[in-house]
Amino acid sequence: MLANGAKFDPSNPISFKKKSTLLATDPLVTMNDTMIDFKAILNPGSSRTSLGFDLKAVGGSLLSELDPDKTGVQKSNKQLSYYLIDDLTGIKTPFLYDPVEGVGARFYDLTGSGMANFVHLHYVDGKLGDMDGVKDGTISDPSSAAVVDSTPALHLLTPNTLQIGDISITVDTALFVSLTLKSNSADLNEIGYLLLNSGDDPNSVSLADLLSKGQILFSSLARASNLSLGSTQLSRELQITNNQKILCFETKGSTLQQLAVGKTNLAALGSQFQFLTWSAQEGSKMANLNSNSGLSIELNLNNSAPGLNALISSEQSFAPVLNTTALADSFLLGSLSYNREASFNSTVGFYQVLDRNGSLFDAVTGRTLDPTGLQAADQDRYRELALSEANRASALDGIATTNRALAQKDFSVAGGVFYAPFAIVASTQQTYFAFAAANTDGVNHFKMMGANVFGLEDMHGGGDRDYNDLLVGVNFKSYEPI
Ligand SMILES: [Ca+2]
Ligand SMILES: [Ca+2]
Repeated sequence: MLANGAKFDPSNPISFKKKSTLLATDPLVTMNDTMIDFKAILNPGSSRTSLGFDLKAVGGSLLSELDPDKTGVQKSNKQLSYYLIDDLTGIKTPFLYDPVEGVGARFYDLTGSGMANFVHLHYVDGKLGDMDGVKDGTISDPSSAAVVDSTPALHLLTPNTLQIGDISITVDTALFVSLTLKSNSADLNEIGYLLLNSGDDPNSVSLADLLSKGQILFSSLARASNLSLGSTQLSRELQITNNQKILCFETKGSTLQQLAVGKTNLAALGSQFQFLTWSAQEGSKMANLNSNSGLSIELNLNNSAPGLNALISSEQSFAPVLNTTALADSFLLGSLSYNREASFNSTVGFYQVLDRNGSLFDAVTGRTLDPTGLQAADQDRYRELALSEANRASALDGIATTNRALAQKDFSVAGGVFYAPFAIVASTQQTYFAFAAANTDGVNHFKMMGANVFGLEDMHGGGDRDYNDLLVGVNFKSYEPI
């Protein structure tokens, strides 16, 4: 149930108990009447873990608040929230997901019903959410969900800054937005976003802010390729917190990290970097971004929480991995859509990894090989382990098609692990991974083009870096108990 190899402490295993009687009544916030309580012992060498479970366990008494008219759908003026609860003092602290720290609660609607039914809690040792407050190898957390009356909307603050929320209240609530690519740019461009808290000044954003807080949304495909994945959309769904401000940026023909090398301020990034300009009606729920590159993106403020594909794509701002750890003991059912624009014949497959870094455990030496710190001497062993029968996901293997021929097939795969892609390029006898240090040319050969949509670059050394040499969309549709 816990990700990254963490275990529950036998002295304080997971339980759901009555909320603290010390908790003061809050006129704006209705707390659930039970809370989760546990202590987790982290895997040595790992400082993070997460767990996902049915929202009923920490939100059972809230469902009638979210849907007072029993329509089956969350009401537009009712928002979810999440709080840490200090048992001894009754003090509650907001604990909604923060993508920069990687901690907090995220809500999901995994069945597409229009009502959230799942919560995924993310923890880092010693950070907010770890009630012991120190980096000591354990996470301690009583917490629960809540409902708040509020009606969020979009507010354009500056041409580049969109505030999302109900500005009549300062309570933290979970808001759900989707960003969908509507048209591609001429080149392969990277699109990212930066969230500012309600008190932050959008006019004082620095390059350092961008590098420390910016998150990659997706890359756009070069328009000329016009490669179809059928009905698969290139989009991402995000949870943000009430009254946060979102700025989106585009880097042309490069990545932000590459552009920023040796630079000290935003202006020095030059014409390959720009913040994108919003168009939105005050108080509406839809906005557009249009770039002079040809790129266009639509943002929607949604009433219901992100779905199954969003849960599984949740780490894709960090690395091209499928994260199924929240759904251990489940089979995941879905379909693959894939197409290519390349002369080389490539085959993509997926292998199990321990975390978003792509780590693999070597049972022979007892060591964990982490690609973010992989020594050259360990590269061959990493590649051997990755491609071993034990680690390969047979249901997601053998993904290959002919040039510009859309292909599709259904799959069913076990949840509970991370899956990372690899490619075998038959034409050059090369094998590539999504982690640069695992590749003999030191180049990353996969990019995310949308939630669970992977783009392969098949040329040794990166070649034309168009990442459309095989485009693989993994569309998760449902899950069921094993
Ligand atoms: Ca701790
Ligand atoms: Ca290429």
